[in-house]
Amino acid sequence: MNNQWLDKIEKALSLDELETMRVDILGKKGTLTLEFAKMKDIPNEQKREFAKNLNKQKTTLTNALETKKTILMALALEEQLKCEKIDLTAFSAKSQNGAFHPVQDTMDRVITYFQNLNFSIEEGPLVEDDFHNFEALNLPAYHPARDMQDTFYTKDGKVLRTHTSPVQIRTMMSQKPPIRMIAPGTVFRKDFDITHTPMFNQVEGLVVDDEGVISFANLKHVMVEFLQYMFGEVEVRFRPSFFPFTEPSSEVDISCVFCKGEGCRVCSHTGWLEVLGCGIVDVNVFNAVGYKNVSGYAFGLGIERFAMLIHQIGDLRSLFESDIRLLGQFR
Ligand code: 2U9
Repeated sequence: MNNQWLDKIEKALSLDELETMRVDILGKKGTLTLEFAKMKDIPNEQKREFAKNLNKQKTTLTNALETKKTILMALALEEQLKCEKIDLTAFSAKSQNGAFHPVQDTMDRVITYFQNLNFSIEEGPLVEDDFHNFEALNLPAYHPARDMQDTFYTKDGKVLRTHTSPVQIRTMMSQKPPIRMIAPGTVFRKDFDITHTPMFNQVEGLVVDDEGVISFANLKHVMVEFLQYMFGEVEVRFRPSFFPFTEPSSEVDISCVFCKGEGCRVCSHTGWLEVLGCGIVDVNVFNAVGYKNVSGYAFGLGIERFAMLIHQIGDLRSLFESDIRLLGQFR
């Protein structure tokens, strides 16, 4: 029986034919399988010899099937390659390029700008403790300025960071001045309307050096250069403002990118758009981190707002909807 099969296998012409043989030999009702089933009728003293013989046959046939399969597959591939022609001059099907999300794109541009000014990029946890998010930033418990932040609290008394400022606190507590850093990242506030989402992205910057080295003039220069890099030829103006962590503080406007300062709906007919906040770091913040005899400036901006103004996107929510029809326009 064995030799007959070996002969047949040797002569098989196709993979299909070979597969049929495999089933005829080793399948549920295959000849060899049926031989194995006879074991139960064999007298005990002959069982060992009987099984040894069958296993030997099985190995021989299995090996023969495998060898033949390899040969037939190689032949099939050879045939396929003979009749397949590749036209290297043909045009390829049109490919669809991906694109960066406008928020990511804007974030990258801001980061690259400050990296080129030798600022380091620092990161920190999204879930913060009260000290790093509030206390160290001159926002003690019951300070009315805490109402400015609508905070998400966790069950164990921590907060989802309301700004990236805790990263600056952590950096100052682990490094010595001089410091020149930005903290890009996601922040959370209980705010939800046309111009606010409960999660958004910020970049904050901090520069610290010896006492008397850092001035408002330095801050002003860096902000004007940065805004003209981001928005092109715009006017920049500084308005006095208040933040608990800077003194003096300023809000910064650019001339409206939509109407070039003429006045339109977007700028509420003022000709100006508010784009960031900044100031000289309050001495209470330096005291909280144990810095003495230093001076510094800080600034903060919202990435989604920048992205909307750069790409002229009217509705903040469209930045979070992942609608391919919108995203496809930013390739
Ligand atoms: C430290 C000291 C000072 C960061 C600053 C602003 C002003 C600011 C807002 C802009 C739009 C947040 O995204 S937004 O809503 N930010 O106006 N941020 S000064 O000042 C700091 C930060 C950390 C240690």
